[in-house]
Amino acid sequence: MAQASEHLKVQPGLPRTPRVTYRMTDLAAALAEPGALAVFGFGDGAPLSDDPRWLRVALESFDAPAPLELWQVDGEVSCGREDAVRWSCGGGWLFAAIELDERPYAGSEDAARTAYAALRQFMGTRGGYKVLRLWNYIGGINDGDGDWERYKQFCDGRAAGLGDFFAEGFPAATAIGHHHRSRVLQIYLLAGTDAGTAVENPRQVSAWRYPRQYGRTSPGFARAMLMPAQDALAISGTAAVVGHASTHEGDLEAQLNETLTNLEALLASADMPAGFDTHSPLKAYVRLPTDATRVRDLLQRRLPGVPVLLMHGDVCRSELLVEIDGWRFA
Ligand code: 3EB
Repeated sequence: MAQASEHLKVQPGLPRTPRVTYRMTDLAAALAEPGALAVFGFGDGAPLSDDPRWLRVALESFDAPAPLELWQVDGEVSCGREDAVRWSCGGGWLFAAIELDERPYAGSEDAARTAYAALRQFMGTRGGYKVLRLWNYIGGINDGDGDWERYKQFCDGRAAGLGDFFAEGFPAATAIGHHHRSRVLQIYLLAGTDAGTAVENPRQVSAWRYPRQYGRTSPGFARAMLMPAQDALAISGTAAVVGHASTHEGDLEAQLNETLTNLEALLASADMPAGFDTHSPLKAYVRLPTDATRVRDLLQRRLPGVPVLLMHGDVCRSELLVEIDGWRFA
């Protein structure tokens, strides 16, 4: 876009951010694309494959048929498995994913601790990669009360498994509840050879400073991550949170508008031009299936032409009805 030059300056010499696109294609074709680092399918209709670059996300999409999501890097990609972790790397980028069946574990705290300790251990064997973006999909995220809510237990376990791994700063992240019959904890990440720049939202208290009422362990994530080459902003799960409080309880449209205001605040905070475009793939996570059509209509009006994948997912605070994450490429 022409106006981008007045804002961020893309840094030459640093690895270009993987291109993220939604594709109406089949898995084999997506994996055969040049520089295919990772491919994602959504819900039970997505295929199964042993390719380490493939992940079938446990969230159903309201888009039928749902597209695949493809990440592409410049350069050759290699991939493999190490214990429970699937990985691929190329072009200065590393994708890693872990899926843990929670049944053998005592609960979401135990499972999150185990999964994050495994990811940390794996990253230690790779040397030097910096985790820039993380996704967490958790079954029954709002089950349980108070500090025993499964999301809050997940936060405790995540922090315990990570230890001081993110002492230099948190990556951008998403944590969303799924409705799959299996209690699978899915975590995947994008890491790079170079550090990004964490971006906070001036309208929101940083998540790691959330007060005690939201749980024993504040969630460790940055609101967004400006990628090393400054050619893209990775946007964390963003909802109708202002300060540290949820707003517009029970009002879907007002929550969506507040969320869009937060997204614009993040773009401004990252010194990016306002607005999203056809190269800005987003996901909208909608709690109630009966709200899906309304969210689709509202987003088509507010974000015309923007590829938005509509997902059935629960925001980690039970009063929040919708959350959006995604990418803004410069
Ligand atoms: C919020 O604003 C919504 O626990 O990793 C968003 C993104 C949220 C990431 C996480 C939680 C997480 O607090 C919740």
